[in-house]
Amino acid sequence: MKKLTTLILAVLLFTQCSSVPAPKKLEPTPSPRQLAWQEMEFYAFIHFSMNTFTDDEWGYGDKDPKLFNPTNLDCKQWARVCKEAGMKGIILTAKHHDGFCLWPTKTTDYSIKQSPWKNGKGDLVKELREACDEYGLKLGIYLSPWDRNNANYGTPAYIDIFRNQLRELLTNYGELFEVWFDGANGGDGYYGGARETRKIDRKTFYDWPNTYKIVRELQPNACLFSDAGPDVRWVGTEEGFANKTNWSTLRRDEVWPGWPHYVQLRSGHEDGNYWVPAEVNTSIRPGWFYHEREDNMVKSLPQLMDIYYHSVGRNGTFLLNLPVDRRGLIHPIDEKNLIALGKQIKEDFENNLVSSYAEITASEVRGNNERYNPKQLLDNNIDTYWATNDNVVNASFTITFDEPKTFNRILLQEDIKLGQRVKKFHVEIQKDGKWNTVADETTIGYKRILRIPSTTTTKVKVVIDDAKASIVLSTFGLYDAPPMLVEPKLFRTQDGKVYIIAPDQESKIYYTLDGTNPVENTNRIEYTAPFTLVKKAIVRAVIENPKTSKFSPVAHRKFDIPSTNWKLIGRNVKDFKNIINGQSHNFGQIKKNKKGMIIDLGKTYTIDGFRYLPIQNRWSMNFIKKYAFYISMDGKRWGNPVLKGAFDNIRNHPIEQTVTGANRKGRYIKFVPIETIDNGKAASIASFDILTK
Ligand code: FUL
Repeated sequence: MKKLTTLILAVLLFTQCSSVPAPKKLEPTPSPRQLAWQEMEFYAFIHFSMNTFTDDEWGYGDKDPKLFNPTNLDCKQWARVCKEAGMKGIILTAKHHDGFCLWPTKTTDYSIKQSPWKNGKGDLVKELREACDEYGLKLGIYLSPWDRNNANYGTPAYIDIFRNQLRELLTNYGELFEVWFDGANGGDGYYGGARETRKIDRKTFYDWPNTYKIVRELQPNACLFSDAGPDVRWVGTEEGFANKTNWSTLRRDEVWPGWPHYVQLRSGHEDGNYWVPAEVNTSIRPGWFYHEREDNMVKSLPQLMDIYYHSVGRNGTFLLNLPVDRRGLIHPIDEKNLIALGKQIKEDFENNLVSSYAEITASEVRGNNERYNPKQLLDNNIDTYWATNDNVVNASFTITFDEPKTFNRILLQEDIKLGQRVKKFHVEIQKDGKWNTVADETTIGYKRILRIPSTTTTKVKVVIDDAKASIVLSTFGLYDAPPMLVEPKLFRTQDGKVYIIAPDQESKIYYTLDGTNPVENTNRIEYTAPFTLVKKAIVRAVIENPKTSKFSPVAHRKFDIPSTNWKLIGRNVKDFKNIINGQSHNFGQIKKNKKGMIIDLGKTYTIDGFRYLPIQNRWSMNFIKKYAFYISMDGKRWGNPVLKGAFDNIRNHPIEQTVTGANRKGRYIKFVPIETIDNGKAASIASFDILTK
C-alpha cells in the first residue's frame, strides 16, 4: 500500500513538473567551458620574466638572457599561497612583450635555455604545472602576441613562429583553463631588440581566427581571452572594477584586440549577440612586474576587498596579479595581504542568514509549480531556481524571519545557463510596518553582491522591475560581514584635527593619547568624530569588532606641532597646502633650486628636524635624494644647513624619511632639494612635518 502511494505521488509530481516546461534559453548563453571558468571566480596572474630582473614593465627584448637568474624560485610557494587565499588557478606570463620565453622553446634562443637558472636546463611552465597539480589549481598561460625581440616581428614569418610557440604551450603542459592574448599587442612593433619600429595593423596582422582554431583544436576546454573574447573579455580597465551594470553579452563582431572603444567593455552590450563575460584583471602592486620601490605600495586588505566586490560582486571574475620577486617567490607583504583577503572573503560569506527563514513567498511562481518555487533560491544549488511565467518580467519574492536579522550584504544569482535576463531590480526591507528601499540596481548575471549599511529586519523583499525575458533566479543570500580588522588610518589636517579611519562603518575605533596600548587600557577613548590635537602626542588607535571583541593591530602616529599657522614664504612651491595637509594621496612641488621651501612656523620652537614623505605615485620618480635643511630666527639669515644628507635607498624604498639632530631655536625653516632621482626640475612631496624638541 505504502509503495503504491509513493508511486502515485511520484507520477503526480512527474506529470506536474513535465506539464510546466522550464523557461526557454534566452540566447546567447554560455558554453560549458565558459560556465566552468565563471565558477572559478578568483584566480591569480603571475608576471615574472626578464623584466623582473631589469626593473622594467615593457622590456625591449635586448637584455642579456644571463640576467634571468632567480635564486630561490619555488612554484610550490606560489601555488601554496594562491590555494590558501582561495584562488582556483594561476595564469603565467610564459612570454611577455620582450619576447623572453620561460619554457625551452624551439622557436627562439631568447629563452631560459640561455639563462644561468638551472644551467639553462629549467622549464618554468612545467614547474608551475606540477605545482598547480599538487595544490589542485588550474593552469592558464599568457603568451604576448607582441614580441620586441623577434627579428621577424611584423612579417608573416612571425605569425608562424607565434603559432608554433602556442602549439608548444598547448601540447606539452596538460590541460589549460585559459589562454590570455593581450590587447597591448604592438602597432609600434619594435623588433629584434633594435628599438626600431615596424608598423603593423592590429586588426589584421595576427589573423586571429586561425590562431583561435589552434587553441580550439589542442585545448577545447580552454577559454580564450582578449579584448574581444571570443570566450572571455577584458573589462576595459586595469584599475580593478567592472561597472555596476555588467552584461555578459557583447556585440563581439565589432570588437578586436586593441579596440579603441574599450570603455564599453566595463558594461558589455545589453543587446550583445555573443556570450563574452568580463574578467577583471589588476595587480596587487602598482606595476605588473616586481619593483622593490613598490614594496610599500602593495594593495591593502580594504583595497583588495573593494576589488573583490567590484569584480566577483559585479558579475565578473577576479584575476589578481602577483609580481613574483627576484628570488622567484611571492613577496612576504603580498603574501600577507593576499591571505588576509582570502580569509576575509571567507568570513564575509560564512553564514547565510536565509538558512533559518520562516517563510518565502513570491508574487508569481511559474505554472504554480514546486520546481520553480522561491524556496529554490535558498537551497545552495545554482542549478535550481525560482522562475516566473513566460513574458513576466516584473515580480518579487519576500522572505520572512521569526526573529530580526542583521545583515550588510545581499547576494543574488541568475541561472545563466538560461541566459542573462534581469535589467533592473531593487531590494526593500520592512521597518515599523513600512517598506524601505535599501538598494536600487540594474543587472545581476552569474553573481551580484551588494554592500549596504548594516540593516536589521524580519522581512526582505527583492523586486525585479524589468528583465529581458521571464525571471530565472537561482540563489539568494543575506550575510552579516564582520568589520575588517586592519590598522586604522591616522592623519592630522592643517586645522589640527586628527582623523582615524576604519574601512567599515560598523567597526568601533578606540584610541589613547598617553602612549598606552588601547587594547589593554580600559580608559581608552572611543572615536566618534575627528578631534583637535595641538599639543605633541602619540595617538595609538585600534579597531574592534563589537560582536567578537577582536581587535586589529594597533596603529600609531607621533604628532608634533600642527601646521595650522604655517605660512609659505616666496613663490618657489606649488600646491603648498597639499604638502602640509597630513595626507599622502596628493602632493605639492618644490622647484629644484637653491631657494627651496621656506616656511614661517608662526612662532619660535626648538627645532630638531623634519619628516618627509615622497610622492606616492606610480609614475613619478621625483623623490628627493640629497637635501639641505636650514633654521633661522628671522627668515633672512640662514647660515649653514643644520642638517644635510642623502636618502640613499629612496629610489627603491620611497617611504617616509625622518631626520633629526638639529636641536636649534628658530621660527623659519628652509628645505632645499639638492638632487632628485629623476634629475627633473622639481621635487614632489606628499607630506612634510616639523619635529621639535
Ligand atoms: C597589459 C600589458 O601591457 C601589461 O604589461 C600586463 O601584461 C597587463 C596584464 O596587460 O596590457
